[in-house]
Amino acid sequence: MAATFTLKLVLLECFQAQELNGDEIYIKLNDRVIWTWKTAHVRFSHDTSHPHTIDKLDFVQGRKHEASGWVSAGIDPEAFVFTDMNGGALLEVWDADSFTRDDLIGRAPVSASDGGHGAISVVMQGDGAYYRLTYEVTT
Ligand SMILES: [Ca+2]
Repeated sequence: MAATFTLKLVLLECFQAQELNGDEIYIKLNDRVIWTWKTAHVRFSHDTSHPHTIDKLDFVQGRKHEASGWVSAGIDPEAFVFTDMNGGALLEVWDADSFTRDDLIGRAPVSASDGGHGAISVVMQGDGAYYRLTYEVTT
């Protein structure tokens, strides 16, 4: 029997946005969208001087980091804890584009063997974007 595991999203950080006015980020787990800029009404950028722009999303505390500092992100941290996962899981960070194909910024394969290592940070670089996704796996 394959070991089950729990995946907990911790943090998404932007160090370099792909677009000048911020990236329209969405996160997928196993091809399912689990967070999207569309409902959060924010874009990701390293430069948070633009309105509605954040450079960090803290899933554990349910907060986002904007120019004025940390504020509530209006998310339920429990919604980013995925229990009873098995086999291999795939986390993906995408940037939505209106007129061209969406860009895959990066992906992180997750499995039970990642358990017990504490927080795991994966650098995601694609199409000029530079992000870091942090998550934790427990078995
Ligand atoms: Ca975009």
